[in-house]
Amino acid sequence: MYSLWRAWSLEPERALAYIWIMAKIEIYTQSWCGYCFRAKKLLESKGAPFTEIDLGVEDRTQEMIQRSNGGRSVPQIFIDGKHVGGCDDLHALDTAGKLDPMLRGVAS
Ligand SMILES: N[C@@H](CCC(=O)N[C@@H](CS)C(=O)NCC(=O)O)C(=O)O
Repeated sequence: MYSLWRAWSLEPERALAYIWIMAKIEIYTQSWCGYCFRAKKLLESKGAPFTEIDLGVEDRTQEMIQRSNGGRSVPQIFIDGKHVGGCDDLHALDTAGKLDPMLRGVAS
């Protein structure tokens, strides 16, 4: 429902992506982080909406470390609550053809 509502205000190709992408994506970032920029760019290139937790704005570092089993670098990315890893991991998933099914919420 949220996706449909957001799609209403977007141009057609972005609107389709909002409907197509069902997964909940969360990304912990810092504004100065190049890896975060690259990870967000990949998600944006797919039209994937994500929730960004900017650790410079909200101090949720301990939450991030706990959820990512000790991962302290940014970004830390979660898709449907599953820890994906950082920017390199996200790109590796994409290269392996595994990211799109995850974004559609149909990954096994
Ligand atoms: N391989 C990681 C590298 C991430 C990385 O090095 N991030 C930097 C900021 S751009 C960082 O958090 N450095 C501090 C640390 O490693 O504790 C990825 O692809 O996400």
